Amino acid sequence: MEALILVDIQLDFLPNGNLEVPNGDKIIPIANQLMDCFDEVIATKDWHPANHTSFAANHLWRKPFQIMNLNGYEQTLWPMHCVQNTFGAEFPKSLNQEKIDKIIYKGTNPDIDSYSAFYDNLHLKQTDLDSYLKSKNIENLFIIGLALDYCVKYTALDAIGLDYQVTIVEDGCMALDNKKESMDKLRDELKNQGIKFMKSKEFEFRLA
Ligand code: VGL
Ligand code: ZN
Repeated sequence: MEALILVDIQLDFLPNGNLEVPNGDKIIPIANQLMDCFDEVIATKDWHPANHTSFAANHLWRKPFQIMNLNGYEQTLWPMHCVQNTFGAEFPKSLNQEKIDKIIYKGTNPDIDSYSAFYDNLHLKQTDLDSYLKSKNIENLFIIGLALDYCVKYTALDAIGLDYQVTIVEDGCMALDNKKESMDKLRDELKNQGIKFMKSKEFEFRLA
């Protein structure tokens, strides 16, 4: 069985959001189109408490996008984003939410960030995603969302580690760092780990 995974398509990652991904809104029509091609659609939400350690505002004198050593690992500090139950954490109205079967919340522990939808960044704890997918006999994942170079990337890599077949639908993702060299390097890195890439056009022939 296969599933479509929508990663963090939330207002804070869209234009005018607190952690805006360039052209993030361009993926919404693609998300709506692809949802019609899958029986199982899972969406993730970045869902931080206001005191989350990844927020620059929670560390004296620190600014967003600086890197800080936290508990022995390098944490990029972010502007406050996707705070639980706030506007920025909502899905955009233009996203067709009727097709979403399950929402996975991540980044809820104030002490550790979580880019992947499967584990926190130190792989200490799992979300419900793997057990949910196993309960539905899903082995084949198609991933789109924001941002390609953070939450999509780490979700895809953890999925490979958990033995799923993984395809990223490239035009269904946008990156924070969207320079051509960075994108080429990231695509190569992910392909070398066994992740496949497709374009949304290749789904035109199929409907669930
Ligand atoms: C993300 C940075 C911080 C993402 C989430 O969804 O890619 N990036 N939190
Ligand atoms: Zn976050």
